[in-house]
Amino acid sequence: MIQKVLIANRGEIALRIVRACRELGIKTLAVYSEADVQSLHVQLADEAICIGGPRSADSYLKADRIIAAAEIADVDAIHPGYGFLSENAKFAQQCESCNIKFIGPKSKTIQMMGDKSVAKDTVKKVGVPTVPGSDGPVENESEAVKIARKIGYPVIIKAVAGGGGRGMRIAHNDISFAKEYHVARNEAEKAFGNGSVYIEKYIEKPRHIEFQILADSHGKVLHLGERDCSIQRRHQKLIEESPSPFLTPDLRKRMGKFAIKAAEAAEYENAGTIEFLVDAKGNFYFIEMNTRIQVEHPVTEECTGIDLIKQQLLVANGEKLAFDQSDITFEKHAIECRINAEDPARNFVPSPGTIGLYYAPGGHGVRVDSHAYSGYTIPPYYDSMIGKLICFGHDRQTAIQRTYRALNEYLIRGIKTTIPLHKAIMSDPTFIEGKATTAYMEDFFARTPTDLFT
Ligand code: MV4
Repeated sequence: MIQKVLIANRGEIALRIVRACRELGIKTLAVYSEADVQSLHVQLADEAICIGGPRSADSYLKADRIIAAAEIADVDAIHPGYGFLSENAKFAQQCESCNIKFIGPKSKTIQMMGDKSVAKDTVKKVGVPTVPGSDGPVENESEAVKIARKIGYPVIIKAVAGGGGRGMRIAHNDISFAKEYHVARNEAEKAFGNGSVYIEKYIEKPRHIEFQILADSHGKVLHLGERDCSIQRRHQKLIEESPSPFLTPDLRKRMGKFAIKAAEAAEYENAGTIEFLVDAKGNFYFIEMNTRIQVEHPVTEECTGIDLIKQQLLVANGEKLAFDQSDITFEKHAIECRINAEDPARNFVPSPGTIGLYYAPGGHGVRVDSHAYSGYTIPPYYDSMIGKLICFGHDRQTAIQRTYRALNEYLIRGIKTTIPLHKAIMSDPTFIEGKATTAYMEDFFARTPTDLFT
């Protein structure tokens, strides 16, 4: 069995991993930056090693220092969490070379799925529906315009090295296409060092629905249902829920089968996510695969009762999944609100600083995953998410009412947070009716006076 795990992350996910390891009797090593000395995961892990300066580039992204810490402390495995090095194929490869288990899929899989065009092609070959578009990357303008015309406007131009909404441009006609094609290539070259782009039909106001996958190293691939992640602002998710209020049992069944097919085509191992866009008519299209544990994984945990981080550790240890698809049942409705240290009334400007009073809600059907506490200082160097509120119950209405109740109990003094915004959304008729698409947040801000979430 894995005896000791290095946690190559910080914040709430580092704490989440410490907790799962402790319950499995696995020792933990925290690595941390100079800005995270007073962080909870550093205090709660069995051991801790400082790996560098406050900026991510000087610590949490320094693969060599993390591997060195792993060697010094003699760990068996590294859990990368999300963000940072979690989808870095080179880092996973380094771990493999050093005989340290990378808790995630094989480096080859990360590399393949990291190229969004290769990922699409891989799943398309086994019959998974994909968005109509170019066959792979398109390297010259005249060819690109022809393809765009053939697809029919509007089209979207995506970086093969992109993902999560980075490096995308929309074009409505030949003239704007010629411009956006070059903008997209230049941006992609700058951001990813890879200017390759591919073209797709632009789906208007889709829902973003992703399926949680769990796969062992013996070829068993299961899905744990979907999460509706349509409520986003500038490609940052704000609220996730499961089940999706939009999916019918039939649609869910078909999408779940294709999600498993997609993961099998990638010879997937460990926890992963298959992302789909779903249009108003219920047509669905694979867009990307995420090869990491995601921020919103607790939604699935509360619906299914399965501890995903523990499963990741067991699978990484070479164990067979102890259950089958038919054993997975969906008993609850769960909603997650991301609590960010940002001011929603001032264009979400970050609000780092020292928390005065911190009081987290509790009670029946309430879970809080957070590393925050009274007196904790949020450093300005990292992502502004300081916690997740997950509320669950037997139906959607219960989950919404419980979320509203818990948000009212949640006290975080001294900084601005997204709590007031979440309260406004939980009482918004469009959300309550389950009608939110990816266009929801923009519409919400256009019709909601700022003082309703201050
Ligand atoms: C799209 C799309 C419309 N048509 N692809 C954004 C995140 C990335 N994973 C894919 N994204 C989109 N791809 C086609 N062919 C619209 C989006 C999109 C979006 C997707 C999910 C959630 C929020 C979004 C907000 C704007 C655009």
